[in-house]
Amino acid sequence: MALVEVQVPDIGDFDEVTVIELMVKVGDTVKAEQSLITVESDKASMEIPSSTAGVVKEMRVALGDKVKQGSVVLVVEAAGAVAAPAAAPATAATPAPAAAPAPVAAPVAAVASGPVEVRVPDIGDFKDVAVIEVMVKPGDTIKVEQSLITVESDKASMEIPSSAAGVLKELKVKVGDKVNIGDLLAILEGTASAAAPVAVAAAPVAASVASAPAAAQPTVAAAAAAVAAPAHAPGGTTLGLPHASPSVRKFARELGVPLEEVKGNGLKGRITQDDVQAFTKAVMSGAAQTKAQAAKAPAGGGGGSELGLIPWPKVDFAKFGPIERKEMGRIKKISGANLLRNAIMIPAVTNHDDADITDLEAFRVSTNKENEKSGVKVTMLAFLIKACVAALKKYPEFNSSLDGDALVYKNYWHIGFAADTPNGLMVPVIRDCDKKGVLQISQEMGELAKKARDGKLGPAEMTGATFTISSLGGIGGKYFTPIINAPEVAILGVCKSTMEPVWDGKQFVPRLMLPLSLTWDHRVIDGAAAARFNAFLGQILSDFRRVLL
Ligand code: CAO
Repeated sequence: MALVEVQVPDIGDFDEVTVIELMVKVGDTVKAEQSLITVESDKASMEIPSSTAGVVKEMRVALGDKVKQGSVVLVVEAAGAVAAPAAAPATAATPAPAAAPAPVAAPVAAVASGPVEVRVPDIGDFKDVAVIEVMVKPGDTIKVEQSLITVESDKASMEIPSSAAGVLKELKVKVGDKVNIGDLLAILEGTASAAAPVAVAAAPVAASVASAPAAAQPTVAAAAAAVAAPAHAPGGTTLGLPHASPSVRKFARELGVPLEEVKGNGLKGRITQDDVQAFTKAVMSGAAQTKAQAAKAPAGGGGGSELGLIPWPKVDFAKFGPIERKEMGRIKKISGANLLRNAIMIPAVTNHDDADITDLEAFRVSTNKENEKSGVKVTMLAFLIKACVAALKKYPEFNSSLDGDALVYKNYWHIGFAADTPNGLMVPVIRDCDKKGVLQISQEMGELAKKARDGKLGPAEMTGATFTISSLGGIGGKYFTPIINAPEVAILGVCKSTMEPVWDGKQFVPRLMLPLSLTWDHRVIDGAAAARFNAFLGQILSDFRRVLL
């Protein structure tokens, strides 16, 4: 089977056009005339069809590349009969020379003054194409080649330029009208002579005729469809591109506007230049945010509009009493932004449970008595860290992170702990807790907590955690719902232990119960796994010897 280079055929007046969409990839089987790529000039978008059927072996163009007639788009291993263009038998992929009549209508000299009629030029075989956008209004000064309207068939959109310069006196079409070649579009008060251009997008129509396969010569309309097919599907939906004319897409690109985020108010939801301008204004004034901005918005930065929420209430508090305004500190701003993202983006669920730590607390107190002279105080949190490592090892998904559609399981156990500091919440990380004893963990925790309070924690001491514990045990409370510290997938909240009557099967006995609140990412963890994790944690805490098992 022969390898065939498929080239860009004669695309009429287009000099260099940009590849804006790749519609096939290596390995795909393509049919003759199947669209391969979409190219775009500043006036039109069109699809470049394959001159042959076969399997794509190599892509020779990438998004953003500039191509012109003769540029090799891809290499196809031709399947059987190659639909070679009639005029180019030597190389199947070589488009025939422009045998078809050039689309360019004979230049028409515009009059120097007086009314000038602007009509729909030769737009190939397009019949009854709908006007979807009117880009000018009476009173506008029009230049030669300035786009007046955009028309759209079910296969292509194209802008119709003016054949003359002058002041627009009368528009003869409106959005929704159907137009054909020769229809009167506008009347200008001519001011200068000019050569009449043609509808630029019409050029590929003729070009497609030139490159049409001899074996199955399509009708002009079919060829037009194959070549000048649009990036848009009818009905306001798109084929990977927003529903907008080429010039609007270009305009949006120049401004850096993500067109897929712009709401189209044109016909069939089409995005117009006004829509892009309105979007830009809204972003610049702070009334709206792009998705990229929202993703890195500081705490409270978003007005809520990016989520489709009603705006944040703006209240003049001074109306109700004396106030004092203080800027939030840097740490609060940073942690706030993180918390907001994590609260919004993670489908989090919290399970509450109690662990019987009566014996463990007794052990902790006696250990501290024995170690009084060492200066290291063993805290309940250190035991909790050790217990959590055992639970994380038993349930490894709690020690994982989401990476796209994959889970990354970490074979290290670095535990973060929330520390309350004068500057705000910080999360120092104790590394390799699986390899450290409770005494060492207690000591490192004391040092890291002090550094956090003194504002001396380095970035390395706050990164790399695989799981976090937030303990309010020294303060109080019963349960709470901690927010997961992404990209971790779970966090354990701990509150103050209290003596409670617990039924031992025969009687109520006083036991020291520790309230646990485990928040987990439901994308990664199921409720049953979370309940098992908590139950296992409870077992370890009630009999710490299980850590050794
Ligand atoms: N139940 C009962 N008492 C507890 C307890 C618990 N779960 N946890 C700690 N305590 C006791 C300690 O034993 C200690 O008592 P003594 O002084 O009599 O020994 C006292 O409470 C104070 O403990 P601590 O807070 O100094 O030590 P810790 O190891 O429990 O916590 C640290 C260290 C850094 C986590 C803590 O100081 C801290 O900052 N906690 C706040 C964390 C936070 O803000 N979390 C919320 C984040 S928002 O999600």
